[in-house]
Amino acid sequence: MQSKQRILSLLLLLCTTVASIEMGTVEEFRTDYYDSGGYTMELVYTDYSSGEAELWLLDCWSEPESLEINGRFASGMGEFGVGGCYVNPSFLVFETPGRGGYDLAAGYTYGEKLFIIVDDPGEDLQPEIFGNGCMAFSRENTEGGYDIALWSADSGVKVLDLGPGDQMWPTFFYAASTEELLPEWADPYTYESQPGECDPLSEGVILIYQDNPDGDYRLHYAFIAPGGVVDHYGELTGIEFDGEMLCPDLPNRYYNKPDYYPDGSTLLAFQGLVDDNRDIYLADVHMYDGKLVAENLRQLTDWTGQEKFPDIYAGYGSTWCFFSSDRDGDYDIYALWIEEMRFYQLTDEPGTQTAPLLMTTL
Ligand SMILES: [Ca+2]
Ligand SMILES: [Ca+2]
Ligand SMILES: [Ca+2]
Repeated sequence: MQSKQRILSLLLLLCTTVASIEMGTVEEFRTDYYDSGGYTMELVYTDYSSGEAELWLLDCWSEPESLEINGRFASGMGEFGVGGCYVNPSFLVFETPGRGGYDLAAGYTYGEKLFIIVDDPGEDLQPEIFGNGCMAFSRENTEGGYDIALWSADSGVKVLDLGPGDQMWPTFFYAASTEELLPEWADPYTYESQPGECDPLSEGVILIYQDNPDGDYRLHYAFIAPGGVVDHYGELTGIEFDGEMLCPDLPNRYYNKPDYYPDGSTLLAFQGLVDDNRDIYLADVHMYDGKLVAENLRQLTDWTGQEKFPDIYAGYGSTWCFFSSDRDGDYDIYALWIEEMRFYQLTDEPGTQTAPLLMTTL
């Protein structure tokens, strides 16, 4: 009797956790991705199966392979130099073991030119690089909390004072001039830094990040004027979410600007945490009257596992969200074709594969 019950409950578990979601294979992903307007694909992720964090690559042609780079949480695209617009699809920045636990390093997916770019005494985490040569990241401060800092090759690190709380996981809403969306406060760049003054930015920047000044992590935004001067910041309003909001991401990797829709909105993906259950959510973000406002919240996964670290990408006419999930017992990389709501499992390796980053060329 007991074993019958056990089999029944196992069957029930299988039905609810696996069979209810139609899951495409990596081969089906490749076909659908290219047919929907995707271009040459390089998907980088973090693999812990060797016992250390390593960067791995899943490209459009072959099985996953190690990049033989010790690191985690890569961000990509872009090339150094303030104001430079050269976009190199093979360029990565990532967390690497270093001072205070982690520093930030840069290099190419083909393994050359690895170098440390940030080695502050505390932890340096969650780099987000933009096509104009600007990077945002989270830096541990002397109190053990976290601040967001900006960096460029010309100016080095500038830490932003965005108030109490731990500011983490910055993502760029805006970081280069697009005439139709240039904020009114962002005059054409005329800022001239004084000798010794940090000038990390040639243009204004708008960041979205997670912050916890009131206890739980929520999504916040900051408007940064040229020169890295904080103009204003606040909580992203417009949607009700009954939980913590973590790890925001915007589809801004493959141009020198975010992928706006014609109405000036863009997509925002984040990891929502409700009752110890993480899932991936999506919203639209608009700039309205000098503020960022979100709307149209939707839940992309409703799985029993932990779904983490969304990476959103807008191709020609299709939108993709990559993330990791432990739905089958260990973490693997998944993709979602948002227009079709079709899921694909991209890795099925032992151990933890997580923190995906889609890099692509145009
Ligand atoms: Ca460090
Ligand atoms: Ca979940
Ligand atoms: Ca795995």
